[in-house]
Amino acid sequence: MATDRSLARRRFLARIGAAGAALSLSGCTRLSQKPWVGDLLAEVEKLTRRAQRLFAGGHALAPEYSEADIAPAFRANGTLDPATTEYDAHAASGFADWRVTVSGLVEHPLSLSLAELRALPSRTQITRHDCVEGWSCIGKWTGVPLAHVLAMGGVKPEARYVVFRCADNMAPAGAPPQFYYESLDLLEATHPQTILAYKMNNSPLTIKHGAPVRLRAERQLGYKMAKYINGIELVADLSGIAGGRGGYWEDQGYSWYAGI
Ligand SMILES: Nc1nc2c(c(=O)[nH]1)N[C@H]1C(S)=C(S)[C@@H](COP(=O)(O)O)O[C@H]1N2
Ligand SMILES: [Mo]
Repeated sequence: MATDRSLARRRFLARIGAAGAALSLSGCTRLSQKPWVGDLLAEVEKLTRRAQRLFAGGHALAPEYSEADIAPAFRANGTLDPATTEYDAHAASGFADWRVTVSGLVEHPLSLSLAELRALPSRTQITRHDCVEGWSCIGKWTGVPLAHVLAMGGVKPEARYVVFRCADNMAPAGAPPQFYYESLDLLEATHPQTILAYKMNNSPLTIKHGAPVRLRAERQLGYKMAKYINGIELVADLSGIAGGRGGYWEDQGYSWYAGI
């Protein structure tokens, strides 16, 4: 297991390392110390979560910034373009037929178009994105609070987690598809700064930043913020999904709880 994890981490580093060089030009910051990174995090995970919730409160807000703080070029990371036949077709039509389904433990399963999402109440927030690899960028995000969408679906009492299904296939060519996914518990999912974002810095999301819809969960590390969302599923338990640890990177050994 330890070997699997360090291998996965090396692959992760290799995958994203290449994009690091131009950082100083981007208006983003490199974090010198990342006490939450790695195996340490797994060990203190429960303590951290308890401490954050005890001292910061269940729905305490992440800091918000001013327009002047926005990074002129927000770094992109992970998948920069899903580039599947299906995704390319959606992109070519301006995502006119994109749908975000809400399924699982809900009273009313939903299938929402972008126009429908845009017509719902929105929240705009200027926040700092922290990637586990040690960089951060400030950006402005607009979207519908996830709590609103969940309320529309009517969450059943037995639901405990919200799973986000993404359109980017992480599997190597020829292998069975393995789409990026993530999950939050209901406390984090209903936090006021947890939004399904469709705009960044006043413009529709670009492909590299997760077009047409991505998650922003501002008290969490970057890998929790699923891009290219096409499905939201309410579940009682994460063990039956993919590797069973609640997210693509979690299945490779990262911590499920990624509170900052
Ligand atoms: N679908 C999907 N979502 C994803 C990723 C990804 O590879 N695929 N990468 C994650 C990571 S590690 C980070 S830091 C952020 C990067 O978001 P950005 O490209 O907008 O900076 O997206 C997260 N969400
Ligand atoms: Mo990240």
